[in-house]
Amino acid sequence: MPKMFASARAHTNIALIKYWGKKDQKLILPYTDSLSLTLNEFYTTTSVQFDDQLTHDEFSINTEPVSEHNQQKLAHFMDLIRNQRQFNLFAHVNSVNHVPISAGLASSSSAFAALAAAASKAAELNLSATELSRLARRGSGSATRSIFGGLVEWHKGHDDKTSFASPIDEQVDFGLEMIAILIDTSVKKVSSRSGMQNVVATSPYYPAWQEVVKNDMVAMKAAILKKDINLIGQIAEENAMRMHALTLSAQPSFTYFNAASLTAMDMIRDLRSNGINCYYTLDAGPNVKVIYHHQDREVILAALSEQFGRNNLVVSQPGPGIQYLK
Ligand code: 2P0
Repeated sequence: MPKMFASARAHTNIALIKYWGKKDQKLILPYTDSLSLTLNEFYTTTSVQFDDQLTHDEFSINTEPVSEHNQQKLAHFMDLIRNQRQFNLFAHVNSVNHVPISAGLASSSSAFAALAAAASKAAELNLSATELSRLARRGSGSATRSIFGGLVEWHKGHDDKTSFASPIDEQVDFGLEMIAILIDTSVKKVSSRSGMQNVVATSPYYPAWQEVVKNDMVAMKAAILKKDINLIGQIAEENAMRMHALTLSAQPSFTYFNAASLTAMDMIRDLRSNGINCYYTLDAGPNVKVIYHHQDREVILAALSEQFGRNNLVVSQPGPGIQYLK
């Protein structure tokens, strides 16, 4: 049997224009476009070894076996590879996450991007970056964007072929940075998957959200072209708050914010009223991410450290796209 081994690393991305809702659950086709920044500090490394002795896929995450739920989800993803390659081999899949899992730090984005890359390479599928992005999408929506570095756009498309990401600016060179405030890194109560389904089905504001994203995409791309970090931050913050308004307006209503998230947002607004340009965004968890120009890093860190402790603040720069490891 040929070697059929590959190892790949993918970095997480944080959406500046959020993806929240699927038109097609199976293919993971979103209702809207979205736009993100890939980060250098959080990543997943995954290795895949196909083995003709195996009768099922064997997965480990951080050297631990995976839950039954994840086993099914991951095996289903591996079936896509087997179907494309038209073979019936199972694999050893080992993943190491340098991301707190399921805490709104987008671990599924790096996890499925790294798995798509390692598994397709080990299976010798020779996919283009666009094809890889489409494949990663089948594992998790946000993974579509983690194939690329820097600022990335996911085109919602209308079918499997047309829904993929492409880079807007892979070498972000204008000082854009993010601080992740690690407020709570335990597993979240409402998964993104069920949270967004609930919103699509019940929030009366969902049609308005689709219009919001159309406008925000145009405005954000213009802000990126101008390398205008204040405008990027403003648009991202508004977009995030409108996404979170969807969760509050769902039936049953829910929120990913906790008390510390509100404190963090308040502190960012205070810094801003004192002339420090910084903005916040939140995903499907209580952790707050701060958007700013790197020249303001130390002032922001000093202020946030008093409340959250320096160890809970992670500074990230724009990160790279998929990397294959030896
Ligand atoms: C995003 N999030 O654009 C949005 C904003 C969280 C908030 O994508 O069901 O793990 O696997 O497609 O990608 C998190 O959702 O959900 C997410 P699935 P995913 O980054």
